Amino acid sequence: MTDKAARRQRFEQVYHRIADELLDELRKENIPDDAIQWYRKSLDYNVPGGKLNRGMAVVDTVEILKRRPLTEDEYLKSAVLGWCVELLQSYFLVSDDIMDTSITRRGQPCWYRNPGIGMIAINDSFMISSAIYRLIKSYFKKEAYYIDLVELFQETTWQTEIGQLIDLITAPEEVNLDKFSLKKHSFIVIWKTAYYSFYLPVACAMYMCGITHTPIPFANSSLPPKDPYEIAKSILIPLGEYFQIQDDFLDFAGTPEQIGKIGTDIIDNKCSWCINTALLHASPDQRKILDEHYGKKPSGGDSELKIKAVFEELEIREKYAAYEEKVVGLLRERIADVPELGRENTLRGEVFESFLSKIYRRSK
Ligand code: DMA
Ligand code: MG
Ligand code: MG
Ligand code: MG
Repeated sequence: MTDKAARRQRFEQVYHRIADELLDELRKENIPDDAIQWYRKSLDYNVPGGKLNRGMAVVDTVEILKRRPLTEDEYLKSAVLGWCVELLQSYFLVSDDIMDTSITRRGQPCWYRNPGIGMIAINDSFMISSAIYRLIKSYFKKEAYYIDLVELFQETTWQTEIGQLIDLITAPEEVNLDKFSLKKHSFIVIWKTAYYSFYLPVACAMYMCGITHTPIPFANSSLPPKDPYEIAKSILIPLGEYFQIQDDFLDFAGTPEQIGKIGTDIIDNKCSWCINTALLHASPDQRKILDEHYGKKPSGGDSELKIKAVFEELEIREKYAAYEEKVVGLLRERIADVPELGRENTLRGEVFESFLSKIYRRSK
């Protein structure tokens, strides 16, 4: 087994433990058995089957911050927090797929599309989210940073929901491409993706390592010292923006086999990076096609094909590749300026480099 597969397997073992614990609690409350079975099925279907990048990032970050292998207890705690991040993600995806009327997710039908599930999936998403706070309470209640974790998850949930709201109201039934802009896009993706996918796992790890909000000096620049959480944010938010631009690009250019889902951004009238980039460069004739055919169902229909043809003519693939190289260069510059205090449990650039190398030129 590769090192990567072994790490994944060890992390997945913690999922089984926490799922069992969540269900045992229900049994103690004499909840009817069919409800317990339902919850088990919902958790198993929606929580463990993804790439697990976000969850495992908590463990990786704790290791990088501690600068040594973790003890058994440290591993368990960081993995539990990792699964809390995955639970949050699962809560968003189950509801996102309903709102986006998506078809597949992680190579299987979206949860709500399974026989007998339907709109009960809404309550299932709430219960996946509630599991986060039950787990944090059961594993961290005695820690000094307990309340920081609770507030971090609450704040991040709020930020993501704001992002989802703006994403949804910018994609109404009636198409008006004049309402889109790259600026609006940037705002949407920072809020709907960057906070929960990038800042959240790192902030979890920082709290677990006892890092406080005391300002620290920069490595190379003469900027005044800054709260390490703010330094982390100043890199992770642009990194998360880049990640969601990859997601938008793959929605258009990735195959379902690659990405495990069928792209719906074009037919859903989404304010995605691809349409915004196309709008910047379209000729009047191309613009006419975009106006007429963007946001028109069905999936794989004539309108969607016409939009994709204009994206190809406008060389969206090449423009994306150029964007990627540029943003990665800028991110590397920022990472080079992260303070290195050289002590255990202090922030360091490797935290961010590790994220960047995992997503650079990703195809899934
Ligand atoms: C991603 O939005 C954000 C959240 C909070 C799920 P999306 O609809 O682009 O995600 P996906 O492409 O995975 O459906
Ligand atoms: Mg979606
Ligand atoms: Mg969405
Ligand atoms: Mg998407």
